[in-house]
Amino acid sequence: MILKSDDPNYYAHQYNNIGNEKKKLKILDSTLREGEQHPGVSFTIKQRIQIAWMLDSFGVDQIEISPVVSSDHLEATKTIIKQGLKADIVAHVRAIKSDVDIALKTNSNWIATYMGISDIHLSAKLKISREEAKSRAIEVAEYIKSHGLKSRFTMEDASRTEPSFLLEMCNEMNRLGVERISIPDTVGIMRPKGMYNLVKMVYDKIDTSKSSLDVHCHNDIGLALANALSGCEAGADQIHTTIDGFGERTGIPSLAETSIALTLIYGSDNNLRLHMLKDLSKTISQYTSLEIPESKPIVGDSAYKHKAGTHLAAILRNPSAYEIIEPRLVGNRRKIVFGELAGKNGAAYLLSLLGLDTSIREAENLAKGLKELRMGDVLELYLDEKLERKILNEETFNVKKE
Ligand code: HCA
Ligand code: CU
Repeated sequence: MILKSDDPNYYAHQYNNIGNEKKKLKILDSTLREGEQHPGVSFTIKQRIQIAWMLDSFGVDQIEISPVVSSDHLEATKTIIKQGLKADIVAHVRAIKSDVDIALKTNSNWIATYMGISDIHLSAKLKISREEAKSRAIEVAEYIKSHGLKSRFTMEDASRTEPSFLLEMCNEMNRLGVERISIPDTVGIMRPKGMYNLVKMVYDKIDTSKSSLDVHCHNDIGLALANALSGCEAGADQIHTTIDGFGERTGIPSLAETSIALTLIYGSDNNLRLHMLKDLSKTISQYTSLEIPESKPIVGDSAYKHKAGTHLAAILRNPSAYEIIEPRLVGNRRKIVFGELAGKNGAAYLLSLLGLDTSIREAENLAKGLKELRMGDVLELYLDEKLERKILNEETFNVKKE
């Protein structure tokens, strides 16, 4: 990314140190696996195939799906794999031979297995000892390798696992040449610095020419994306996302936020079709009947809505005053809100749109009238390209001095 000093974001980019990260940070989208673990989310086979196509044309690196959940999921996985998409299709199963056998039926090139390795997961869920966990993991990893497939091993609940055992497990997987190791914060308890320390500890101890690291961070305190990015700064090179962040409980980082963070503030060259973001979100909302909060970053209806008079005054001259990325680049649209907060600049603009006199007195009268109506937001307008040109190039907007 070339930084120009007249770019409104220039100094922010300097603080963010953009352009100095050399490596591409990849995206694995798990809408079809983690996403379906969100209450109220369940797709039909056709919808899963459609979502996979959309994610592939958007440009994610890997698409994760679980073939073991039901016969429908198995069929969807097989069909998606037959499409020959660019993205790797990763079949996600428990680290158990019988689950791997189901994954093998899908003809997938990638199999991800997961196992809860913290003491609480070993005792409360799997009811096995650390030794048994280790030998099961090795057996499963060798089994996948014997079929000539690529694999990932997920150290579920890594953030609450005793470090020496976590490292022992990572080293075993690394020794066996497991291509990717996932370090999840399964319960969303980490802060960014903690996630950095966790990932760095693993990254420094394994042979990174053999295994790369994934980060999978849950959003229980709202820190999922911050933690995932911090994990990447410590050496991971792939973030797990879902469309709109759906997942178990409060989910994981959203695809839209992650894509924009990587592209805009990490300078990672992912070649993503960012303009699809709003449509991806709409599609999920249609398929699930779950509403997307209008305040949702990037894809929400209010993400590019401007209301306060001081904001309108600036936006109508140059939207960069309050926008870090053009809405149309992510498939969203800019809106302006006229109401009691509009101020005389907003009022003058509204007058000019209606072909009325934009003298300062008229503008002030209208602003006052909008305030006195006490109806909050009275009118919302899209600032589409035609209107933007009007704003940016014509002088009509300038409140004329009398
Ligand atoms: C799960 C666990 C998981 C796995 C993550 C991964 C987690 O719900 O099955 O495979 O990378 O959060 O630990 O989603
Ligand atoms: Cu998860």
